[in-house]
Amino acid sequence: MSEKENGKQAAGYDAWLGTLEGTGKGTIEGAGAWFGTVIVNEQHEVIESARAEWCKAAEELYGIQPSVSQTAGEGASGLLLGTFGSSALLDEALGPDASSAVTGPEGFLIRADRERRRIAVGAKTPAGVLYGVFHLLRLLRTGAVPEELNAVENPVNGLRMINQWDNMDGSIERGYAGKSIFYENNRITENLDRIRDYARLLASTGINAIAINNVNVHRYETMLLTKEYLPDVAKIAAVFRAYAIKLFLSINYASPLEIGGLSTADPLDPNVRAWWKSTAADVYAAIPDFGGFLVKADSENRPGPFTYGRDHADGSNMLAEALQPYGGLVIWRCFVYNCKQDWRDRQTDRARAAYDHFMPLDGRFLDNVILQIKNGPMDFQVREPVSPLFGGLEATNQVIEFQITQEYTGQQRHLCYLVPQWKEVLDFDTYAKGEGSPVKRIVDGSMFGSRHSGFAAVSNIGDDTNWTGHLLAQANLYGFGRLAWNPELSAEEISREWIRQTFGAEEQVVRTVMGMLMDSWSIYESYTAPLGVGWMVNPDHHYGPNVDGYEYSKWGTYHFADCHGIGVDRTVATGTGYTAQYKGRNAEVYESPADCPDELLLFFHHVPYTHRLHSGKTVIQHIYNTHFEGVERADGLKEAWAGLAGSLPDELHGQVAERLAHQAVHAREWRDIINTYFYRKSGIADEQGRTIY
Ligand code: GCV
Repeated sequence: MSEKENGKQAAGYDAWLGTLEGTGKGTIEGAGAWFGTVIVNEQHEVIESARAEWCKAAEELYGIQPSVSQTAGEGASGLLLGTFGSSALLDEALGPDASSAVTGPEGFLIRADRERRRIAVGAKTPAGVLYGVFHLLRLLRTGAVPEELNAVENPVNGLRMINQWDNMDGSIERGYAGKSIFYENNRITENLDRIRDYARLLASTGINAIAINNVNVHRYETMLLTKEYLPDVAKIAAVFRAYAIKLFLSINYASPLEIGGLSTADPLDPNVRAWWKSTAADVYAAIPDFGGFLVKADSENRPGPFTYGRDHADGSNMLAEALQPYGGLVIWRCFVYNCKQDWRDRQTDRARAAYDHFMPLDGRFLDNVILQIKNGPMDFQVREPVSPLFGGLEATNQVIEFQITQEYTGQQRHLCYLVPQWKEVLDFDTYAKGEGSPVKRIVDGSMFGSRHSGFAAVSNIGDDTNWTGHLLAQANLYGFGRLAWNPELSAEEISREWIRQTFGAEEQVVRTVMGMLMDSWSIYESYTAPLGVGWMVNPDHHYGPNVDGYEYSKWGTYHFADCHGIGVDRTVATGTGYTAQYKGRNAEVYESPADCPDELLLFFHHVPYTHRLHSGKTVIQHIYNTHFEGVERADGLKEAWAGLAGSLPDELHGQVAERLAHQAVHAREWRDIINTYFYRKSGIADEQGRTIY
């Protein structure tokens, strides 16, 4: 390995697919017999990826270079890989129940035979075989012994998608880990190796789709659909194809005007419809398994059907018709709201917007349209309620959109493990069909029998050597994929998997890092915007405290703090009426300041600073307490990590230590600005007399 390669690995490049070098490399008794041979007799590029992953890992983890063979005698040992029916030996090793245990095209089965020292990985499709091999590696990396391997997995969600917000100039909207790995100087990069390694990371967690450009589609990105750029797009599609990941493009709704030479983009105009059909034909000629279009329309100044007096069903269905002959999908985002609101206007409520726009259209979308809905009604805040579109829409394909990139949760300079937040959202009971109607059953398609469903999320990677800037933010990328595969996994289980694959099995390391990850969301919340009210960040870049940063702006994101109280009245009784968008008990609980959960109180209600929370504290004292405690807890993260010096490779330890030191300082900035602001507004002193300025 070259020095450069060594340096890359030491810096975290291999992420959870690394060697565990210096962190307790795996040893397995009789590894040579178990892993010395790979028996695979199918020619398929995804199976070839699976084989290559296995061979790479066997060498890195156990120092074995497996020989590859197409056939083997009955008693052979080693790893058998393939789709059901591809070899009698594989079928026999998997047993008679194999194809009934694997229910879907992407599921797999892993069976070990202790006597023969043989492991079989089988699936219905090559993609399933790849997921099976990655799962096998995960099990081995996290301490499983070969003789006990026995696993069946079927992904819960159909679509498990990553959205890149990468621009062709190499920048990444809301990217905090360097520049794009896809583009530079308005061209697609020629460095496909880095993209291949990204595909490996994604596929190892079960991701099966990616949109490779920002949903804000500017001039050059609009041209990705043209014959000039499609050959390069096809090269990227080929890289992802080998890892069973389908490629999507974000498109500009005004493309017929901008690159089609037409005078309109009206979805009902016959020329516009014909243009999209012929464009779809070009795209599929270049990329026969192209996934489809991701669309941000009529949102934050992007063009859309509203310009022509049409609605979002007209707009998306027109694209869906163009893609339908090829099996393509239109993923249409619901992040639609008035971003030119007058702050004096107390009736318009941004939280209402997605529901108000899309509920009336329920049932009008074609079969290959999927609505992509952000987890909350606002915008990926550290705390907000679940979007009421989940449970509202009943006759529309839906995917949930999360944000792995930490735009509002510390921008990968602060530690914020987001899996616990996502779990809460997924477990939220919508009451769509009465009690017991959680979001996860809507987005997996089972509640309403949707044809397409699943998860999407905005990626957090860039060209930083360790991918995510903050090394521990890798856990969010990993965790998203794992949760999309199986939302029943707990946040602890996912963090344990990630830690053991990244840092090894030493108990103190696992316990400490898990504690840090699991506390981090609550810590970040405690010293930033309180009780669900959101924002309080600097405009534009959204980093750091600025309580009134958005208070008198057009973006619809206000806290309404005055000398008496704070919060947004979203009740039916006296406010914007937003609470009525929820079903059953949720509508009642959110409507009532007495019943509303503390953590969302200021999202739903404007209350005096002296209002008493369920916790027994007043709102103002809660603000002071959490902000003082938040700083102590941020210090605690730093100290916990310091205790791991010597137990982790120095380079990795140093990277994280630096970020945690910054976080501790920056948490003080948050604490002092927020506490001072509210002390000056309210005139109420801290009961404990701590320093407020
Ligand atoms: C891609 C937020 C972000 C924008 C982002 C937008 C979206 O408003 O700040 O950068 O644009 O969400 O999700 O479309």
